[in-house]
Amino acid sequence: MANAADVAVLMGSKSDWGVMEHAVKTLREFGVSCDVRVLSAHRTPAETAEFVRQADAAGTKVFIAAAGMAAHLAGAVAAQTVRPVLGVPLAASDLGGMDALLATVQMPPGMPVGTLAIGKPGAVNAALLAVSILANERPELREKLLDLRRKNAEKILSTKLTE
Ligand code: RP5
Repeated sequence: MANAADVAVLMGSKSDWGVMEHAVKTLREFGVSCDVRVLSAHRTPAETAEFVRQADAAGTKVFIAAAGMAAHLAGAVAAQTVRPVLGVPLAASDLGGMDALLATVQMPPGMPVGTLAIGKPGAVNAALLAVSILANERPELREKLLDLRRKNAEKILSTKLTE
């Protein structure tokens, strides 16, 4: 794989895209290259492992993996790489994402997955955390992160409530 994307964004189903597009949008706002794939821990286990091994070898630096229900995708990705893996649990059943949260976060010792919040907040934060990881070696990303923090603070501080 030539010119590997810095971040790979995997999701278990096309039905996850409505949430995960926010992660991809965030990465693109920072100018971070990403490779977006639908791959499933259960439905396409061999292809998932193969993709991660190839992306790792090609130089992809961070993996984001999102899934709902028995969400084993992030763990399955972590099993194939020692690069950082960020898991985003999604609400795809009557359990509202608690199923996916537990499946993603409860990794056995030695197999870390950095697990974010359920749904859109987790998708956005996974992208921001991926940017933070890349920013260790890219000062321009650090500046953009600091700028976003400043803008968020300004929004809070300029809030006027009408009582
Ligand atoms: C998970 O099952 C997917 O990540 C998705 O959140 C959920 C439902 O998948 P579909 O039946 O919509 O394909 O594997």
